[in-house]
Amino acid sequence: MRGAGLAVHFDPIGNIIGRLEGTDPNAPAVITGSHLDTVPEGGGYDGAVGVVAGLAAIKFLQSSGTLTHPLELIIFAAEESSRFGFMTIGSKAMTGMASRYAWSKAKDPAGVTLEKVLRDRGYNLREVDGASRVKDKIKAFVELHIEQGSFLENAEKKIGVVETIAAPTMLKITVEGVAKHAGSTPMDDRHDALVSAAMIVLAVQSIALEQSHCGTVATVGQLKVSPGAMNVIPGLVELWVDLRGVEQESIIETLQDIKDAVSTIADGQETPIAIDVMLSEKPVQMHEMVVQKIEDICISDKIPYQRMNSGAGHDAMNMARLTPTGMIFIPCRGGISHNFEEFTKLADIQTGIEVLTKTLYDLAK
Ligand code: HGY
Ligand code: MN
Ligand code: MN
Repeated sequence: MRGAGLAVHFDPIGNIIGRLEGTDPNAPAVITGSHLDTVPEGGGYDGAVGVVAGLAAIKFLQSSGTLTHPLELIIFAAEESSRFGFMTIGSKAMTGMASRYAWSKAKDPAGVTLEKVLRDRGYNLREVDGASRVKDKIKAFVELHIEQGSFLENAEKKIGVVETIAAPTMLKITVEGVAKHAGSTPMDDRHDALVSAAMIVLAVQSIALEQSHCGTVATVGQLKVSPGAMNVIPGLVELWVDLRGVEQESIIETLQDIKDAVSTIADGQETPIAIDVMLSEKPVQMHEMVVQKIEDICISDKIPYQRMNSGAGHDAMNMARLTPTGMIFIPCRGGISHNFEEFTKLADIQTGIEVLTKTLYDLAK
C-alpha cells in the first residue's frame, strides 16, 4: 500500500487502512477491501484476492488522474471464525458491532485468549470501539471475492453480482455423558456422549436437507471428545454447528428443529445437552445502487454475469450496515474453498479487477 502511495494506518483492532486522497478532502471515502486471514489448511484466494485486486484497482485509478472522493483499501482483521469462534471481528468493530463482553471470553483451540493476542500486538480489547467509523465519512464499500461455490463455473459466467449474503448462526452444543471403562462397562450401563453427539450430527444434516429448498445449509465442522482416549467411554463432547441461510423464516425453523431434535436425543440417551447460540445474524441485502453499477459495467463490457446470493459470510455483511455495499464474485475452480486446493484463474481475477476498478471509478469520480 505504501509503495502505491497510500497513507497507511492500523485502527484499534488491527484493521489495516490505506487511503489515497481525492480532490475534495471532505468527500466521503469509496472503500474496497477484504481479509488475509484464512482457515486451517485453507487456500490462497479466499480474502487475499479481494485485497490484491483492491490494490491493483487503486493503483490503476491513481495513474489515470485524480478523483473527487478519497479511495481506501482495508485489510480487515480476523474475518474467519475458525480461531476464536467469532466471524468478521475487524469489520464488526469498524461498524460499531463489537461484542466486547463475548470477545473478552474468546479463546482459540490452544486456550490463548483473543484479549492476549490483541495485547501482544499492542491493542486493547477495551478500546476496540475506537475502530468504529461514522456513516457520513463513507460513500460506498465494494468487496471482490471468490465465489466459494461452483454456481458461476457451472453457469459459465465470469462475474457474480451479489444481492444477498446468507446469515450465519453458530451453535456450541455440549453433551454430558459418563466416562467409564470401555472394556468393563456393559452396553446397557453406558451414557456415551459421543453416541448422542453422532445422533445430533445426523439430525443437523437431515433437518438442513428438509430446508435446503430455501437455500438453508448446516454443518457440524468441529467436534471435541473428552477425555479422548480409545479405551474410555466419552464423558463429554462439544460440537459446533454452522447454520446459514438467506431466508430468515427458514433459519428460525431450522434452529427450532435442531433444538427439538437435541432435547429428544438428550432424553432418549439420558445425556444432558446444552446449546449455546454463539452467533445469530440476519441475511444482509446488498445496496441496489451499487448492485446496479456493477451490473451496468458487466452489460456494457459484455461480461457474462449473474445476480446471485452468497452462502459464505463476508466483511461486506457488516459494512452494509454502515454504507451502500456491493460484492463482486469471480469463479473458483470446482467451487472448492476453505481447502488447500482452492484455485482461481488469473484471467478471472483480471476480469474481476476490471469490474472492480470501473465500479470504484464510477463511485469516486
Ligand atoms: O465462514 C465464512 O462464511 C467466511 O469464510 N468467514
Ligand atoms: Mn473464508
Ligand atoms: Mn472470505
